[in-house]
Amino acid sequence: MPKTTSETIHEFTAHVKQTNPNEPEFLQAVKEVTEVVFPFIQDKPEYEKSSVLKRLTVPDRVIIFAVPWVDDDGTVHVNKGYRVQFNSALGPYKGGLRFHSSVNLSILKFLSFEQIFKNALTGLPLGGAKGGSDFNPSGKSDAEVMRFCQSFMSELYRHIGHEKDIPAGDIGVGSREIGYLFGQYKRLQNEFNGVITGKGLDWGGSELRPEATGYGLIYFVAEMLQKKEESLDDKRVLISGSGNVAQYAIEKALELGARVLSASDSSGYIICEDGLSSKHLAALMKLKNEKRGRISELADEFDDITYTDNASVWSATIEADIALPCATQNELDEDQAKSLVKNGLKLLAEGANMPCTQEAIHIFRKDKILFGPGKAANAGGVAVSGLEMSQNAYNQSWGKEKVDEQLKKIMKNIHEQCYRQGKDGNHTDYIKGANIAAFKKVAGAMLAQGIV
Ligand code: NDP
Ligand code: 2IT
Repeated sequence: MPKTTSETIHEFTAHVKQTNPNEPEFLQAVKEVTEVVFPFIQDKPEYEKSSVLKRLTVPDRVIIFAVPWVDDDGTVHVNKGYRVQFNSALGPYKGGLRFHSSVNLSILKFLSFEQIFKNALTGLPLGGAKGGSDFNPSGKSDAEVMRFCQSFMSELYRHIGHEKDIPAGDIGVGSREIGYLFGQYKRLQNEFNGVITGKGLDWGGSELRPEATGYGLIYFVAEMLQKKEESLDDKRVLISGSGNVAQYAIEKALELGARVLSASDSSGYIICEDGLSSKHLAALMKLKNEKRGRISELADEFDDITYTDNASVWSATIEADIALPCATQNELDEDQAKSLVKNGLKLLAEGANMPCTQEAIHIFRKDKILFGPGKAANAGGVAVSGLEMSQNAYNQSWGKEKVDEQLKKIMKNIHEQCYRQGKDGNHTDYIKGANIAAFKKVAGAMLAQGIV
């Protein structure tokens, strides 16, 4: 008989903490999952017998490498490159690459751990991974970014493959970086295949991949509202960030009649009391995607936009029904959560990965704010990445309508899984719902595949 242990959640958490020192973000992500999953598996000895939860917290493989590169003045730099291949129970490793000065092992382990469950919810055959570098593309020339990407891929290419591990974008990795990374992979492998997603439309990319995370987030919010017999029409919405996710969340929210009051970057935030218009959004996209400028410049361009420097949008005291954090992890803290609730918040959905601190989530849960966790609400991006992989595998290119229809269907299905597992009387605990629904799939596959 295999020996079983009856660990308490405290012993389990202490073990994870002890074996992953100095990794606060990773521990935070594990805690969110274990708080829900631990009680769920108490009366299911099959999970305990094969230590599924413990095995799930150890990445299959972590690759760390040097990325030397030369700037335009001839100065030599070196950054750290990473790929965390966390879990492949459901399919090949899949997840984005982040280039930002804050990147470290803790952040990439939290992101890849989250990705396992997010990818499971999509229903597509995808494992979980994440990677990146502490290189910050902001302020660098195109030529410098290209040389960095080429150096990064000169090591990464040995570890990835279209049936092994398929990277994509994340913070600081957009269409420009994906292009340079793919070009170098193709040169080194002499193979043109779907090894990366987020590719350009003319060279293997999918329609709607740039829009997918932001659109998917709004589709998810619309589903949450529909269960309450409400819609986005005329809702006052606060959004943070002004990158890929924020831009297309704004676009879809406007299309569905919401009043989007804000956007931000790491320098400050803008408010438009009457709600941003499509004219404002077009200017924001041009500013961020072409000029690579600061969000403050929008206040110079439009009289009805105000800019606050060096502050978070979550500290603005403004009435809002819905909050959509779309910038980065832990951007929204306890005091800001209290102030949002005081100002009428009814719903929050995470466009970013883990943007709310645990203390902030505690406030939202206590006040029964509808809370869509990132692993469910922002899964639209990786879902369309999965659709891009299918198109690549079959040498097909689907039209916009077909991809949008699939994305809607996937987000509706994710919502349904979370709703079913998380419904508790009149309220739905989407955190519980998402984690249990995802865990069941991943753990089921791990049990079936044995101790590997
Ligand atoms: P982008 O690089 O396109 O945009 C990031 C935005 O967040 C920018 O406005 C940036 O401001 C702001 N930001 C980044 N770091 C900070 C910080 N430390 N403090 C304040 N603001 C910050 O990235 P994405 O839009 O792709 O990603 C945003 C979030 O969404 C991330 O959490 C990402 O993991 C998540 N996500 C992304 C998906 C995708 O498909 N791209 C899919 C699912 C989730 P600045 O320009 O000043 O740095
Ligand atoms: O966090 C995420 O889900 C992403 N950055 C997208 C990953 C992907 O493989 O498309």
